[in-house]
Amino acid sequence: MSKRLSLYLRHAPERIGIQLDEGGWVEVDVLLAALAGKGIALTRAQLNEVVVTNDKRRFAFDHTGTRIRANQGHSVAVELDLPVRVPPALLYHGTVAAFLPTIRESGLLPMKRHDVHLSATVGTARTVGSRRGEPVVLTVDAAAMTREGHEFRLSANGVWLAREVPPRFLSIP
Ligand code: HQG
Repeated sequence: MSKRLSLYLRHAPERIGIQLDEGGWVEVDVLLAALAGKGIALTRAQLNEVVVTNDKRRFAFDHTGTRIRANQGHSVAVELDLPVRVPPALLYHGTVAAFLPTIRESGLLPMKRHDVHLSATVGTARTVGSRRGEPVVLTVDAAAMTREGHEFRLSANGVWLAREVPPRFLSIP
C-alpha cells in the first residue's frame, strides 16, 4: 500500500483522478474516495496505520489531520517549503558501480526527482544503493559544500536534500 500511495502522491496523481496542491497535499477524504473508485478499499484507520508504521515515514498528515502528502521523492512539481538546515559534516549517497563514470563526470544530479537524496549514515546509504544492485557508498563533503554556499534541506523523514553535488565534493571508492 505504501508503494502504491507513493505512486499517487509523488508521481502520478492523475491515475486515480486526484490533484495535489502546490505543497503536494491532498484531502484525505478525496484520496480515500479516489482509491475506493479504483476498487482499493482503504479506511481512514488503515491509512493512519500506513502513515505511522511505514519504516521510511514516506507520508505525513498536516497538523489538522485532514490532508496528507508524501514527505519527499516527488517527480511532479511541488514546493515542499522545507527549511534550509546545516547538515552534518559528512553525508552519504548509495548508488551502483554502473553509474560511477557519469557521476565522476557530472557529480550527483537529481535525475527524475527534484533533489539529490543523501543519507546521514553509511548504513542507510547502503540500503538505498542496494535497491539497484551491489551498493557503492559515496561520501559527500557537506561541510565544504555549505562553506561554498550550497543549501541543504531536511525532509520530514530525515532525508537530506541538495540540488546537486559537484564531483569535487565526492569521495568515490
Ligand atoms: C544516480 C528511496 C548517473 C543515483 C530511497 C541513483 C531514497 C546518477 C539514481 C530515495 C547521477 C537516481 C532516493 C549521474 C545520480 N549520472 N547516475 N550524474 N547522479 N545518479 O531513485 O538516491 O523508496 O532518483 O546514484 O530510500 O537512489 O522512494 O534516487 O542511483 O531515499 O521512499 O541516479 O528513494 O526511497 O535514483 O533514491 P533515485 P536514490 P523511496
